[in-house]
Amino acid sequence: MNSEVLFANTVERLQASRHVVIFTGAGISAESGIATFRDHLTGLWSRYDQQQLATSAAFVRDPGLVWGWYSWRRKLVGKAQPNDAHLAVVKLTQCLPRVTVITQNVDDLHERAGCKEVIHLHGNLASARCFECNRPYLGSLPVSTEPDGARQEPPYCSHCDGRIRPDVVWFGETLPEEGMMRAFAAACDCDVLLSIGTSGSVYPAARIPKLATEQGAWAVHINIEPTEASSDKVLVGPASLWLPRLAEALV
Ligand code: BJW
Ligand code: ZN
Repeated sequence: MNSEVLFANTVERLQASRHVVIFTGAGISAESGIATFRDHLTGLWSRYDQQQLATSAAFVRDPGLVWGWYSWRRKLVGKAQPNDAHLAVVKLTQCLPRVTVITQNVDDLHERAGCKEVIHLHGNLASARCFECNRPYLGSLPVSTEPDGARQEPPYCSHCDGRIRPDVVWFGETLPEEGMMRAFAAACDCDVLLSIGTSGSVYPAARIPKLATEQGAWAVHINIEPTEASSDKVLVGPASLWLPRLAEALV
């Protein structure tokens, strides 16, 4: 469907909506300067080996490498600012009757833009927990001042002396149960879903737009390019273009 026609139809659907799900991926933060994962040349997984950095086996093998890499990414997120797309999401939460914001991102740019409630399916760089006993780590978290890839030893748990790990979801790990339940319930209940800046290639999160479609919702993808997961309803272009346009059309 042509993007302008789809835009007009989506505004109508949003105006009549009862419950909207906003489901975001790395693309929404790309314009804040945070690298995506799978974009050619610029994606993290084009420069770094996910098996060496984003699995529990990698952490066991080389905790300093993994902890150092996440400290570096924490620093980049700390320096980044929410962009117009994050701000438009907040406007949508304010002008629609009910909105559930679900993100796969480990940054806090939705919150810093002013979103009150965000379901983080893949965790958050701003927190950490014990690798052994899972208790939250209450100490301050380092940001690496070193160039990317520099090793940094993780702190130890004050309860069991296990190593502290980033509170993110690595490959092969289960997603936070409560967040998953709420996200899947929202996908089944919503009448409109906006899927923004995600390749839709990582499961089980990628099930969310599909589930909404199967339940009869109007699911629209906003992406700089159509993806395998994006069906025929794609607003092609940056999130910082389409989301402010949608928000402006609704106020
Ligand atoms: C723009 C833009 C702009 C750019 N505007 N758009 C079923 C089938 C196949 C495999 C599996 C399956 N079930 C489970 C699996 C295995 C695995 C998986 O899905 N693998 C696939 C990659 C094949 N899943 C898991 O392991 C999950 N766990 C699990 O299932 O547990 C149960 C289980 C256990 C054991 C065995 C089996 C099952 C856990 C997944 C955890 C993902 N973790 C990461 C890292 C988080 C920590 C960190 O940040 O380091 O999460 S991976 C990474 O991918 C990150 C992201 O949240 C996630 C999704 O990426 P996203 O957001 O879509 O980014 P990109 O880069 O892919 O896409 C960006 C998009 O933006 C692009 O399309 C651009 O075009 C677009 N864009 N600029 C708009 N300005
Ligand atoms: Zn512990």
